[in-house]
Amino acid sequence: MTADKNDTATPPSQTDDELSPKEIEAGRILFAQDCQFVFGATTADVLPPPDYPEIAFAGRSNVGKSSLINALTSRNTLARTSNTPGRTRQLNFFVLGERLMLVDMPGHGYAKVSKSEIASWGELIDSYLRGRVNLRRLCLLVDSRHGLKPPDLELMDRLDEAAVSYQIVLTKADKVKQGELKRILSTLKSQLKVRPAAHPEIAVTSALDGGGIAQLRAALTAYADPAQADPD
Ligand SMILES: Nc1nc2c(ncn2[C@@H]2O[C@H](COP(=O)(O)OP(=O)(O)OP(=O)(O)O)[C@@H](O)[C@H]2O)c(=O)[nH]1
Ligand SMILES: [Mg+2]
Repeated sequence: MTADKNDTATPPSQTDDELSPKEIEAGRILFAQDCQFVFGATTADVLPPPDYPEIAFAGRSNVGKSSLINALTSRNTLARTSNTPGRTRQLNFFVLGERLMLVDMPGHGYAKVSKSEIASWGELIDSYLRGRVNLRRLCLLVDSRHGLKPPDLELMDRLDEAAVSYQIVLTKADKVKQGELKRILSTLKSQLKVRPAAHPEIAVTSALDGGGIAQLRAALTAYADPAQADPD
């Protein structure tokens, strides 16, 4: 699923900091660059070299991680999306414009996987989160209809413990009414207050209608390596 060209579709991003048109444009330019799949890691001892600043996308199975990466990069099929929860089983690395690495993480909290799979997921995630020196920000995707669930809270505990900076990105905002969205946002804000590694801003996105995608691109561009200056 991809954002269409109309990135200004409602609902807008609910970040506290207003992004300037210049920042939005910088985000558009970066995310229009070439984006290539680099590597799929099933264990944390064989990760790509930490050559670029890295942004990871985590969240429960089926929350829309792969769809969001596709929407951000305006590609239909870069990250595989599926109706079958638990589709992404490895850490998938994508390099964007030689300036930023995007990581599609395996979904957590999917009931139909075995205990041994849950244990190996936990090991992979823990060693990745603890050891990845270039990891700048983790986007924790949360379904706009559901808010935080116990597996999200568990991941947030891991993130707070490993001191990995993270922000909540609401997905599938096209599925909720404005009133419901406001209620979810205010609950989330109070839940984040007690979380040391959480950013207070919450992005609201829809991979379906493109809402909030341009704003999220701009916010993530702040972590990328600087663009090369024109030679002349
Ligand atoms: N309405 C709506 N549906 C969405 C949106 N984003 C994703 N979906 C749908 O949600 C389902 C799951 O999307 P994925 O992107 O595969 O989810 P995922 O988090 O990568 O799933 P796993 O890899 O299994 O963890 C698909 O059917 C998508 O089409 C959205 O913004 N709006
Ligand atoms: Mg996926």
